[in-house]
Amino acid sequence: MADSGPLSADGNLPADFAVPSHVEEVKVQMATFAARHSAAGRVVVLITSGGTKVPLESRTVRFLDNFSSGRRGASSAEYFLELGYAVIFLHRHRSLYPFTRLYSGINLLDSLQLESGMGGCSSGQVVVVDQQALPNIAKVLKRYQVVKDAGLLLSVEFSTLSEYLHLLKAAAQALSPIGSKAMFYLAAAVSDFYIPVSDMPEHKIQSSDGPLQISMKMVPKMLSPLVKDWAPQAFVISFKLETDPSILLERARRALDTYRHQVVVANILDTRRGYVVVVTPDTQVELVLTDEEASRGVEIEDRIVSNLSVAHSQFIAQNQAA
Ligand code: 9Z3
Repeated sequence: MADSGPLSADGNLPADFAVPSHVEEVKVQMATFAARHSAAGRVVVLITSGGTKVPLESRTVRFLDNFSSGRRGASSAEYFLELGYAVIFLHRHRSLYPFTRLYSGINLLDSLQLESGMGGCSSGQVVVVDQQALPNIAKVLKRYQVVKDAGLLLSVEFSTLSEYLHLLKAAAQALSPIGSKAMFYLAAAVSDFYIPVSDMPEHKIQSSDGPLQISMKMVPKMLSPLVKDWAPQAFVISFKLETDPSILLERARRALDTYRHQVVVANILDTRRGYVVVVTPDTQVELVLTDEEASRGVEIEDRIVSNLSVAHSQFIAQNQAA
């Protein structure tokens, strides 16, 4: 794919991407979070997760979206937390979320029962959880509460491409002061194309005007200023998604050459739950789940996160020695 339009020399996003009103406030929250956890000896990971929404009209009725469920990001967040990371979870509104993702397909009302409490009158009724309907709920709830009480998970939401781009930039700047202790795990499926505000109709596109033709511009690649300017000492992982296996590794290597970051995790749409390749400038490691492992509920994110956390520790040690 051709490269995108450049960012301006000062790393500002084009005016097409409206600045979300809360971006400065969120930046302060992220910087405070990173500083607090770093001072407590923790490493911090910024995870991006889910797809982006690209509006076709200013008063948006229609938009372009993509397939991403946010599962990769949400499950990875849990494994990073298990390994002692503090996690900033920059995710698409309503995409899968750590811990609750385990129950996303379940109708909440089917897992609750009304039982008579003391006295048996309706005001004494209690709501009881059917633990069969919510597998491992006690264990998951306990883990979630530990994470919550320790303030280890900071949730930040986006919906549109503009919000994503501005919040990622803010996150990079907020994490920059902790240097190599920051990891960026860019698993979100971000649109490569958008319609500039100047080309966008204000009102709903009318079908009576006939077939729709749209022309889209390239979205600026954030990886370049992130690695060079915004968080130059951080450990940065991007994901490369393809549907054609024959070009995957070449594309992953090309991304590493272009952006000069540390790792690309390469995956194919259909096999992404069971197979990825972790590519670095000098290594290439395949991570594969067998059918038997998948049937036991082993998740490939467990392997990805273990692999990357070891590489991150080495990266921190090298940086400290330098
Ligand atoms: C990924 O490749 C993620 O692994 C998935 C995870 C989005 C496939 P799910 O959310 O899926 O669990 O359903 N993310 C990056 C995709 C992407 O857009 N990468 C760009 C590219 O391939 C580079 S930044 O060009």
